[in-house]
Amino acid sequence: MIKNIKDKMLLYAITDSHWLNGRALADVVKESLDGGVTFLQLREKDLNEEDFYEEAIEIQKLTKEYNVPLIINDNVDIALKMDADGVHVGQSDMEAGNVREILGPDKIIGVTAKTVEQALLAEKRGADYLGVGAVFPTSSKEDTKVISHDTLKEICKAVSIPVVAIGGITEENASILSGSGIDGIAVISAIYAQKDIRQAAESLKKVAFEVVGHK
Ligand code: TZP
Ligand code: MG
Repeated sequence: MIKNIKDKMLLYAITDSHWLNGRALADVVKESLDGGVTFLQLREKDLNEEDFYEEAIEIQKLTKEYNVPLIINDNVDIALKMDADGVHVGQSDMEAGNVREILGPDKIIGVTAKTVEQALLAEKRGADYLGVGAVFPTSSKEDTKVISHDTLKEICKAVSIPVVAIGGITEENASILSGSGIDGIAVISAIYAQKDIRQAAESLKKVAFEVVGHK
């Protein structure tokens, strides 16, 4: 199991079948892995449990092949059943301590945090990393509040677990996050809404490396 995740967080991709345009999710994910995605979260809000599970198993074959951690959004039961590498939970999902009780010590638990208080609490409850944002406006998630870059910086300073910034990040604006202390960037549309997914991931990875390198 991949528990030393800090170096794996550079380019965190989150799936969204909304952008598939008739393609298979696994094919699109493979293209992104070929482009250098280092961490993958399966987040499919519109699939029923059965279809989600089937897709997840398919994608797990790929992530194993590429040695990339596969995290399941929200659904602890599915993560457990398929033996995924972990789960990502938001502030209104199951609390990290409870997820840990179910998944055990070896799995990765990610938590969304928008404030220093939430970040510290998640760390205390056993989170392995934090997703912090939205750092820019985004239309990929409804009703998402944009947090300030000062807050992002304060969160990075306050915790010792890795932090990935999320929300509206593109190849063009990512460099604004330089110096914030993040360990990676998490994106949906900057990869999966692009025509050439592999190329998008490749370019974004270079930018992410610059941004994280300026810590
Ligand atoms: N959580 C906060 S913003 C967001 C999620 C899942 C959406 C990120 O998508 P995009 O397309 O990279 O802005
Ligand atoms: Mg959630």
